[in-house]
Amino acid sequence: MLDAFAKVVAQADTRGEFISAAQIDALSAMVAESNKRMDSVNRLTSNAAAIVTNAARALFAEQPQLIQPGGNAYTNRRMAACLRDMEIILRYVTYAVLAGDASVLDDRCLNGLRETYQALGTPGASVAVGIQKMKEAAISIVNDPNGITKGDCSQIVSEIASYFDRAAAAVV
Ligand code: PEB
Repeated sequence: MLDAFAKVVAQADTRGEFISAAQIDALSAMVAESNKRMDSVNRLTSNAAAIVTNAARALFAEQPQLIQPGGNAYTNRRMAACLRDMEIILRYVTYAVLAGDASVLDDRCLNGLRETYQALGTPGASVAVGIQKMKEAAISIVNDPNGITKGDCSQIVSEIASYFDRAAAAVV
């Protein structure tokens, strides 16, 4: 599990090189913009329950077969497992946003997840749709201009989007 700093160190050490000026510039830009990162994590974390429930509701509205008899979210037990899975994935996305690096998401959440879903008979493509819906909600929450100093958040938003995309791609 690496953050953006540890990643740069690991990469430089693999090559036996000092940290380059370009790497320092990139990290220093990241530090300069870190309030946006912290605010994003805070907003995603405090809205996690709404992000998960609304995404699940939208997924089941689009794919009602999931909650009909024989569907993979039919029965309270499976519905609970589904909501829990979406919450776990969102939680690891917030860790990746905080760390500025996807390795925590990859190593502790996505590694082997596709195979798990295949073994369970859970449709990975449907999980991916649920993740995309969480992404849309997360982006609109992070971009909400209310109650926050206004600024350009396009970079952190595209980074956040990339973690959701990575999670979605890992389950299909
Ligand atoms: C991954 N999910 C399930 C299981 C595991 C995971 C290991 C099996 C054990 C259990 O049931 O608890 N666990 C989860 C995860 C991590 C982890 C992400 C990462 C660290 O440790 N069903 C649907 C939807 C989808 C869904 C498409 C979007 O119809 C999910 C939600 N996951 C789902 C369901 C089950 C499950 C288990 C329904 C139960 C399947 C079953 O028992 O038949």
